[in-house]
Amino acid sequence: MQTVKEIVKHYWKREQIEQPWTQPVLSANGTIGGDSFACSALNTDTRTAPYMAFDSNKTNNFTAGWLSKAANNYFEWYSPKALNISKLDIQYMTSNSSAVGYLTSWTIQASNDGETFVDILSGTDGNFGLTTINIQHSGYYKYWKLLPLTWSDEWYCIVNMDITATQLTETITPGTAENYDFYTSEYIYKAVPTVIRHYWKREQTEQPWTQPVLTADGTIGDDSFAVLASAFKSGNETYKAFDNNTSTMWCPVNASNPASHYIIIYNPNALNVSNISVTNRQDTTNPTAVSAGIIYASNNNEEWIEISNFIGNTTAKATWNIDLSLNENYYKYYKFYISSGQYGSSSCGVAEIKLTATQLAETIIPGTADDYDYYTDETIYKGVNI
Ligand SMILES: [Ca+2]
Ligand SMILES: [Ca+2]
Repeated sequence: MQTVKEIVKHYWKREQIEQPWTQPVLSANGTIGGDSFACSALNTDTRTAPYMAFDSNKTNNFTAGWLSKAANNYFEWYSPKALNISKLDIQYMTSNSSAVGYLTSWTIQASNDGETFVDILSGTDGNFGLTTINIQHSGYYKYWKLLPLTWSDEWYCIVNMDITATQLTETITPGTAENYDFYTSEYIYKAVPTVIRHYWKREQTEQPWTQPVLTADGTIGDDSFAVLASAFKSGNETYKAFDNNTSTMWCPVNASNPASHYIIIYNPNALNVSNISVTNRQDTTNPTAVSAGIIYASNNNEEWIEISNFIGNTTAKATWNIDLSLNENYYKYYKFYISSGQYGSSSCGVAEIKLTATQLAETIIPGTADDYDYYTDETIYKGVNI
């Protein structure tokens, strides 16, 4: 097997596409700067944890603020994929109990390195129950902080926070040699076309043959059984002696001597005819029949050899045989030649002519490079890709 080793380069482009972001449900704070959504806070009440604002459970909460009303108290969350936040839905307690309240002023900040934060929005929105903060085009950031500035009681308490955002996701798309961010290389082993030659032999084999039933004379020398007469009377065409119907017949002439008229019988596969059965015309008013004749054979419709000289049976309606069992050869053309016939007020007629024969038919069998009649070529591709 022949193969050719080739290197193929595949070019790729990185593309950041904006996709909806689904807020994960947290059961722990996680790690800020890690590979999944996480949160943290400074000065948290020890009985609560920051993740309780993201746990989708409204019976617990994140509480902070007591004894820590000073600055640098914050609530932070982080997404490994940068977020463009358009809305925060902050669920505070529904009413004041145990000195917990809501933020009355705040600043939202964002960062992409977790160290340098920029102000996104400041506001004073806040009330018991749901407070919605809308943000106009924040830009994409991984780190976010809610900085509490003032709150309505000793504590502020966030039961839940829902973040509405889109994320930037990198997708890899095919690039071109002129336009790509990176490429990968692949070795392939390409198959080489191989031509396989098949050798064939033509073989002539002897096979049974059944005389076809004709509905027209056909064309002698063509590719199907056919007949051609020296002459025929209108209505008594040649093929009517080969239509497997004794009530129809071939008549060469109208009420005159049929001598020297003939029918050429042709088969595309050469025939070894062993018998010819002849049936005289079947009407009995003026029965006239072939009384003597000659059977010729040929393979080219030009050179004919005589293979039988026969005497007919002129008995009315008789079916009689011309024995050709001594004929050992195969011929494509046979000639039924009338040397003499009965004639008088009606024409000499032949109702049916039936040949008993075997045929030489061509079959194709495999040959070898040393012994063949022709060959065919086949192209195959052999090889493996890795
Ligand atoms: Ca909660
Ligand atoms: Ca007939």
